[in-house]
Amino acid sequence: MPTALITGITGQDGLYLAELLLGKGYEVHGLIRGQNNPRTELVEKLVPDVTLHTGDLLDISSLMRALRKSQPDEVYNLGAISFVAYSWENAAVTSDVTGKGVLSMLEAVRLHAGDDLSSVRFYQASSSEMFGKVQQVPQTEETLLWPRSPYGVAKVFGHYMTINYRESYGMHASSGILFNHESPRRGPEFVTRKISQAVARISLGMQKDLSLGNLDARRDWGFAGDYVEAMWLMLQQDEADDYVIGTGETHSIREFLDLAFRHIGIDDWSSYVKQDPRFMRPAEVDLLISDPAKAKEKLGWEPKVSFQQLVTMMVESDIEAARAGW
Ligand code: NDP
Ligand code: GDR
Repeated sequence: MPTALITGITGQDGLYLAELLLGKGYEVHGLIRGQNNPRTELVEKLVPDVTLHTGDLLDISSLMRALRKSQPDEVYNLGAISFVAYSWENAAVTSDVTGKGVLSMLEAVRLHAGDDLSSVRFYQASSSEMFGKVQQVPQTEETLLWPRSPYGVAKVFGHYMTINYRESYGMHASSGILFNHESPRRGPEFVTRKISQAVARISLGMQKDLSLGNLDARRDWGFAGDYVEAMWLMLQQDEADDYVIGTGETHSIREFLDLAFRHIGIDDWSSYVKQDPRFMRPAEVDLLISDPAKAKEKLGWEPKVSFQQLVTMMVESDIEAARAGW
């Protein structure tokens, strides 16, 4: 039975990935941060078969201990400070966790594996946010990186460190350049979930309106459940490599609002949505659209859930949650 260690197990992707790997018969271990992490309960409820180890990407000795205890064949490094807007106000800690944390995990794996480096495969959660001021549309694995946020800069560091460990030590280290992926488990600070939660509550008369930033921003949005499958596929290849993962479609926040409000029977949402400068960013990324051709050809990966299905899934789930008082 293969064994996997996941950092960021409490996050959206960590939970879907743990479910996927458990379904494939893996023994799954997760790194959990803090002395009393409030999301432990959620992990124990959704994926009770995962073994948890306390640890932090800021503390390499805790990573070494988690590796020693779990003895993984595969390490998925999903842990990060992942909210782009937060990264401008907390650039140093974002750099430490999202950037230097990758180096700590790579180094911990290298030291742990010793002479048998090929015994552990490594996945790094890179991001389309690295493209920032885009130099080419759609974006491929070869597109020049020009990050536009401290988060993006930190991800570029982690991305190149992963490539560097592959090239320097022959480590089986792959990097998934994932475009935005969402789900009912998405954190409520991200725009899609902020909208789906608000629309659900508006439909039940529990909320009047919703404040957002730039409604013209566009993203290539997919379903997180599809994307964790791509992570796993990358580590099943003979050769480690980098892959762009996305849908190849772009939609604006306005289009997301159109579909979400239409789902509750509202065609004109203008009186429900306010624009608030607090949610504007110091710099925006340009037009993000993926070209996932390499993933399709080499991994046989394609997204299954459409944009419309994704919006519907999120609004319905939040209506159910609001009704149940969660
Ligand atoms: P989430 O924000 O939902 O989860 C982030 C995880 O990182 C949480 O489990 C969090 O744990 C953990 N974490 C934060 N700080 C530390 C730390 N110091 N040490 C260890 N763990 C830490 O992110 P997603 O699940 O959405 O994303 C997973 C990864 O993929 C992230 O690296 C993200 O940057 C990247 N990514 C995500 C995309 C997306 O669209 N979702 C697209 C491209 C890349 P805690 O509960 O303790 O806070
Ligand atoms: P992003 O996701 O920054 O792409 O990062 P987010 O949902 O936060 O923003 C997407 C776009 O929506 C615009 N926007 C708002 N965003 C938020 N959060 N709140 C608002 O009120 C709002 N109004 C408009 C933003 O300006 C932006 O253009 C996500 C994270 O998961 C990263 O970790 C990951 O690397 C990238 O996706 C790919």
